[in-house]
Amino acid sequence: MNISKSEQLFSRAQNSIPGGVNSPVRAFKSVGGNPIFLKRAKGAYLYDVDDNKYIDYINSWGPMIMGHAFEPVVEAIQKKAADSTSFGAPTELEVEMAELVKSMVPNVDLIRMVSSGTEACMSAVRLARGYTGRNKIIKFEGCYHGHADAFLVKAGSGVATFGIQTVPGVTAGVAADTLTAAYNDLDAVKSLVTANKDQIAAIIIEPVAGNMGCILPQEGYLQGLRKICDEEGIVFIFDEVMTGFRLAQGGVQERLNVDADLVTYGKVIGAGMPVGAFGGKLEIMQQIAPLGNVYQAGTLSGNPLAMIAGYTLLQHLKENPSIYTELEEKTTYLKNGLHKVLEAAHTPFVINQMGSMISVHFSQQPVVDFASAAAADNALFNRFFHAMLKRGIYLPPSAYETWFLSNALTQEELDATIRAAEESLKEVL
Ligand code: KE4
Repeated sequence: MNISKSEQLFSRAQNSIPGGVNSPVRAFKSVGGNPIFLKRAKGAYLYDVDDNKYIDYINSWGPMIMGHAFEPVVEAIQKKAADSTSFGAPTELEVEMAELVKSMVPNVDLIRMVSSGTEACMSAVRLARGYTGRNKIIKFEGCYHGHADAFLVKAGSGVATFGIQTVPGVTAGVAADTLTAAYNDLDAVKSLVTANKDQIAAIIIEPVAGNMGCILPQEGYLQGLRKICDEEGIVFIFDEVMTGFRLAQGGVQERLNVDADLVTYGKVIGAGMPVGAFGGKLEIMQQIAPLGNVYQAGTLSGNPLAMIAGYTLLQHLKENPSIYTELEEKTTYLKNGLHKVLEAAHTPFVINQMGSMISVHFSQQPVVDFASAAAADNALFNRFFHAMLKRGIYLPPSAYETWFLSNALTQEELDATIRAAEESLKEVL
């Protein structure tokens, strides 16, 4: 596979962009080698600057649930752009977008648009602190809620990929207010709550985790956290930046029937355009300025191009609920195919999957938290990643990420992926 233009671009990029990338996880640092520079994408396929073609299982880290360049979204953006790209003033489209989200997620009374998942999560935590008058939060090892200071404590995604224990620039004061527990360990949370009585403003969690691979909540876990929050007056925040509108129209709240007090969104809600959002219970959300004094703002919040993209995609998902069934069937088909070739390869493995989120771990034990994800043979994953890449299968470049399927995938691509996995395993084992 000729990747010379990517290599030239990566070398050139180093002269003007830190590490040659605008987001660390794109740099292939954990899997080794140089990142592939992409030129365009359509449906299930990516095309790099050397005209190599790949089947995409990153889908921009989740947003491209209908595949790339989904015509209704493209046309909507093109049309809207002619009316100006930003006003910095309220528009009807923002009202329609908020009403659409509320119609898909019943326990959201009010919702505020922002421009990224990080903004959504940091605003939700500030709101919980303002609402409760408390300072501390609990997050979970391996979960990633964006790069706001409070979250860069035992975080997942790129922070885990690079093995960064303490992030320079995050002050001891900020870190001291972020308590952590292992995912799926309810007793650890009970101990933290007891030791920090009446000091914890929020518990923030990825209700299905996607930043240490795909990690599922064990039976009763989320319900147990809900109970603790109810008993202790703690705000329960679901970070659904990855899972929102992907695992169900109503996300994990609908799929697993557990209500959060606040929920954050990103990725799918913007259809690939810069959109994040946070919303939830009226009594909490009404503390947000200008209603209340918890200040939060953004020049491009509710940006018309971003709104029309997200609105068009969400409307399509709402009007075509069979998409979720199709995505589930395709992901199950892929899982079963991978299971077969991994078994035949006689290597220890675990496949975690929910809906159209899936991850493969070369692990002897179940992968239920960050420690077990980190204990897997991730060096083998890195070799597998490259073997798949050169066979035209583009996986997330880290064992600490989730694969995302798009509904543009057909059996042809899924079978090609399974075949590539079989060949790749023969190469790397
Ligand atoms: P952004 O600020 O990157 O839009 O969203 C932050 C965020 C918040 N919550 C969850 C559950 C997330 O997964 C993310 C971002 N996810 C990473 C991929 N693991 C984005 C990719 C990147 O950092 O470039």
